Amino acid sequence: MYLPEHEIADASPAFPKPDQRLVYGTAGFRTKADVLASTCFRMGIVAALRSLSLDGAAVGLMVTASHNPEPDNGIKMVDSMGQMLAPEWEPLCTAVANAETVDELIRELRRIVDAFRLDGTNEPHVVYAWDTRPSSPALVDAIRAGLRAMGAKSTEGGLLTTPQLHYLVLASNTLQSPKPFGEPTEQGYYRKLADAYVAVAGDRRPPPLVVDCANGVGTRALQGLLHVLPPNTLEITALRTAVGERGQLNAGCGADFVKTQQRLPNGYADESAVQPGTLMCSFDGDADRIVFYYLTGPASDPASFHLLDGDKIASLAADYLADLVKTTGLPLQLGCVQTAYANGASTAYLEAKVPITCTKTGVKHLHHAAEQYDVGVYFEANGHGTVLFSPRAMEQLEQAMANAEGAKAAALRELLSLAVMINQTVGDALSDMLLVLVILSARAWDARAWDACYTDLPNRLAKVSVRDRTVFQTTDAERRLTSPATLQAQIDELVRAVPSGRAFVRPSGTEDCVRVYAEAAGSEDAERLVRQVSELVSSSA
Ligand code: G16
Repeated sequence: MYLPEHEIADASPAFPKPDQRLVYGTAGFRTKADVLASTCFRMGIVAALRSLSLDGAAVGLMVTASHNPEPDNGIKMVDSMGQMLAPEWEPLCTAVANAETVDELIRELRRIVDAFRLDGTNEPHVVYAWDTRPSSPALVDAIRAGLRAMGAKSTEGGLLTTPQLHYLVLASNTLQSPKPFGEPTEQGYYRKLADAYVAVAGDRRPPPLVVDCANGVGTRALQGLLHVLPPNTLEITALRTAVGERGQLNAGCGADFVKTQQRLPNGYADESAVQPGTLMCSFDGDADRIVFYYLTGPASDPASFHLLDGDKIASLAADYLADLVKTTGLPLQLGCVQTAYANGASTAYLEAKVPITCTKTGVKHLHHAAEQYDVGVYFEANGHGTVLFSPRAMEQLEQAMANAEGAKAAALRELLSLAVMINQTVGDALSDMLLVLVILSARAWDARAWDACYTDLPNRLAKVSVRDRTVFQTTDAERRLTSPATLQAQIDELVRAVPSGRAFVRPSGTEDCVRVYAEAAGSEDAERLVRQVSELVSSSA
């Protein structure tokens, strides 16, 4: 069995374990950056072991805290096919991260080596990248130390968006396959997206777009893409592009701010590109989420702000793809995956058209559920999502293309190009942006026409700080609490009093808080409901 114990023991003391329990949560480990060095060192080791368990296939490590505030950071692992880490490895990561002493650490690592019968036959390979947080370089050094101790081959991705790292991992592992995913470089990613976009969009002119880059790594990714696209293909104004200016990342801007506050990024009223009717969007800190919005009046009037969130993107994409699938005449099942945060109006709208699955929060859960469909559209309301085409669907589309003509051939061609343009490994703000632009231009819709599909029920999201959020346990795809004991019954009572009311409570897996969601037929009711439920949460913990 293979474990370079001496090298690990020698390197460990430089990365002392903090006095804090860490858990591999919704999107890996996430907490204040200054306590993460030991976790990053140890995840370097575990990633190498994960690679060995996959016969030396490349796996990924991403240093990011995505939508969280700048002082936070995080680390998550990407599996060899570009997907989230296999769930059975999450508790192993947690155990390794929490080992108190070097001896305990070696014991936990040995457990993994024995369980998976890892030997030194293959060389482990880990691809790693990081976002623009000032804390990222030091954490990357810790990863490098872990990889060195393991004697692993490493590929440095550098400053990348999270979806770019997912792309790199899959591309690295399919180089020799009959269908390589793409060239395993950042430029390869841009070229793949740009070529597919040009193939799908043809002469269609997408609407102009104002992009809020959240002052993060999405800025350079957007520039990289625009650089590769033929000149004037897209009419984009990039805002909030202050990469590297301390305290700016996700501050008063970005997808999470816009979605949770339901308003424009701070200072947008002073931007000349921000005009009524103009389509706008926001990325988050690592550009794996996107939400859209537009104004129907002056930027200074809060009532003129209209959000087109992940639910609206899902509806737009599901409708459009369902039409294309219908034109092909192929018996492919298209379904949609949502979470409890999906607006009730979006669920009613989609349910009338396609099958729906509801899962727990976290891309990993939605992704898995979407794989059950031939074409699986999944989006969280916060703008995290993508579309998956099953191998069966791809085979049928390709076979049908061989002798198709007219509208059928056009639909098949478009679906095949969309399957390339859409980053199927994970939600990707850039790829989702292109998808929305392609569909809007095909439909000849502006933001208002897209928004008219259905009217969102007024809704509110709140964060409540509690002493111990693990006390809050849920069931039924996080729609109901099982603990603390009587809290759900109290919430039910509040909800019953509100027309079209719905509310739920769940512990965050990325921040130290409990999240409360409420919706109702009227915005005052939604406001009151979220406040009342938040008060219940505060007083129960
Ligand atoms: C991560 C996950 C998302 C999840 C979000 C919030 O997003 O990837 O699936 O919706 O956290 O999760 P929670 O409510 O558990 O804190 P991101 O963009 O921060 O990576």
